[in-house]
Amino acid sequence: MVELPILEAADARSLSEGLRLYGWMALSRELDDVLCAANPRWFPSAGEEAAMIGAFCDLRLDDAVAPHYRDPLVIYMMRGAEMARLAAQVLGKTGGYNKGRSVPFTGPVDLNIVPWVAGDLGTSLGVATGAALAFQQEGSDRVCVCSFGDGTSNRGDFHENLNLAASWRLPIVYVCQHNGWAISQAAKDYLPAPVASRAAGYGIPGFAVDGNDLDAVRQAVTQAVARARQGQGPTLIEARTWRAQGHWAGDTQDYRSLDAETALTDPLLRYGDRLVQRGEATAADLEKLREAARAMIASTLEAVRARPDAGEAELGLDEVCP
Ligand SMILES: Cc1ncc(C[n+]2csc(CCOP(=O)(O)OP(=O)(O)O)c2C)c(N)n1
Repeated sequence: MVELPILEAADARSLSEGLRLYGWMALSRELDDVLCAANPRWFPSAGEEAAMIGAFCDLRLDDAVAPHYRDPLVIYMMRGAEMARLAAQVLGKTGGYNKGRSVPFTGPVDLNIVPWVAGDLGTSLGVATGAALAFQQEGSDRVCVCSFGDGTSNRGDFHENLNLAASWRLPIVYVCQHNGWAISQAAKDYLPAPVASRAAGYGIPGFAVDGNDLDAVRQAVTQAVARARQGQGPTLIEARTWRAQGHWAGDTQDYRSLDAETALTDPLLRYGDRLVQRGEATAADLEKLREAARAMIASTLEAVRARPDAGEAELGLDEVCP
């Protein structure tokens, strides 16, 4: 993980590890809010930050990451990707990593980010499993962590990839970001058993963890990564979280009543309270980080909005084989 980019603005070079992680979660929440306001087709990730950040924050930069499509931008930034280039993809401006040729939630491959080759759910599991196969074949101890939604866990890709990874003991950790919904369908209508219990069918370890608890997610993933590095094969982790907002920003959510539970499961509130209780931070420290995140996002997006719209000139069709 690279350094938290809002450190300077937050005037907090000596931040504890906990505060840095809170900073990444805050950056994710604030960026998500702004992108949702800017683009009704953006997929909100509010409420899922502990599952997202916790799954990827302890990896080495030479490991590979294949995060779920639901706002993975901050995970890419944790590997050194630039916010401006990622935001350009979402806002349809020039200067994005993908040159407008792919879905806006893809990231730069040279940072060991598994690319989204299409919007089809499940396909990223295949590419991620392929990365793990490459690591095994090169004889390294690199691992791949791949996250996906609970709806995606019903795709054939899930079963095919877990079966193959288990058979070949590939160095990969599968993290199901179980947020309770697949668009307008509630998980109780399509998941008859816990996702983690499916691991038994492939003879690999499977755990369900509180996906709103950053420490719980980190601990489970760290153990699974250590196992994978030692050549002991894949693990399936089900991080139980909650989709606090609509499927996309413009979703009117007529299919559900918005519940009061959302505030109770908020991982930022929870982790912030924990830091305060541990004496690691004050409420003012937390707010300072959020303010620094808001300031960085505002200035970055102002510059991105001033860019020309992405268009033919940038498409780079000359890079495509005839
Ligand atoms: C193969 C495929 N089927 C259907 C869709 C349409 N689709 C986009 S998002 C989505 C819901 C996915 O649910 P889940 O995997 O639980 O992730 P979440 O959106 O809840 O984060 C669906 C069905 C798709 N993109 N690809």
